[in-house]
Amino acid sequence: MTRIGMDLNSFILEQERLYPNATGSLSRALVAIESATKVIASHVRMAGLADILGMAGKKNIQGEEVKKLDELSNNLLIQYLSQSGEFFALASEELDEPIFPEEGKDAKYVIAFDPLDGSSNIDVNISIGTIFSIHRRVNSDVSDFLQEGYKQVAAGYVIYGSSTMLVLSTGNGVNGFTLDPAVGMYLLSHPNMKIPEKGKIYSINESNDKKWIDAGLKEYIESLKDEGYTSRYIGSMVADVHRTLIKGGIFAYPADVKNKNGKLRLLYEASPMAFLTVQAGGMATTGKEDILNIKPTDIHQRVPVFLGGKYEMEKLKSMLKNG
Ligand code: AHM
Ligand code: MG
Repeated sequence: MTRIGMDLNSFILEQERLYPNATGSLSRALVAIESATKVIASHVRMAGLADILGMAGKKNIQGEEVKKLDELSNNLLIQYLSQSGEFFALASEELDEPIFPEEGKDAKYVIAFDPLDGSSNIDVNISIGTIFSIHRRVNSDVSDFLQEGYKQVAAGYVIYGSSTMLVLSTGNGVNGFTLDPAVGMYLLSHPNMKIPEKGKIYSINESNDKKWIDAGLKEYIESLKDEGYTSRYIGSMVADVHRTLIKGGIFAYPADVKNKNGKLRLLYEASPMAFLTVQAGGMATTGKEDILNIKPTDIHQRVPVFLGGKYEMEKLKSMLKNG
């Protein structure tokens, strides 16, 4: 029986028992993610001490500067996920092209991840996170990453915040586990997470409002303010979405004249977060279509993101003009 305080490994095994035909492959895949993120968490905790802050002097495919902790996290995930033998292919925000690990020749899954999202916040000691999205291997090539978000087998994130938390869905609701640093285990702290139907917070980079493309968006935000909503924006998607899942409201990164398709990446940012939001009873859209229904065309493609509780999302849909 699922109970507060149970550790993530026991939880994963318990979930596996619900599926009589399960081979344990997904369980082992999740355990590999769990292990990698524990090691990342320990490095994040040491960030200021271990002198690993600062630029590595490289740019990734998005043209952004890669910081050392991003590289380290990326390498750790590649190592743990490859060695698990449970992944046929790995795609990362930090890799131009996917990797097909030798150990995963017979594996059933592919995984896309953002090893350390919100990394511009590392230097100022603000929460950052790892995001991941797992799909079934179907064609045994790159096109396995180009499946719709609703086909995700599992999605989740780890937030390296005041505490480290892993939030996970395998399509059966959303559960949150807090890392107990004393014993090095993720313990169930937030069972069956549900996003409130109506919240009090909107989360958007409002400094871009003059550049927003949809003419209805500014009006929408103004009307939330009239309703008494307050604003919270960390600039770290994992932290902003985590708060939205727990406290409700809306998180958005819309299209603007500079970022015509928004800023966030579909495969390893928008889609897994949309999956979790929908599993928690909320909604997620680009403003034009449900994020989970998009058939990706490119591993690194961007999409506008709006996700949140029912009230805020229904209101948004009625006010956007898609201009
Ligand atoms: P990153 O993947 O380079 O860290 O960028 C993604 C981050 C998200 O975590 C966050 O939601 C967004 O960028 C913030 O962007 P902005 O600073 O334009 O508001
Ligand atoms: Mg990112």
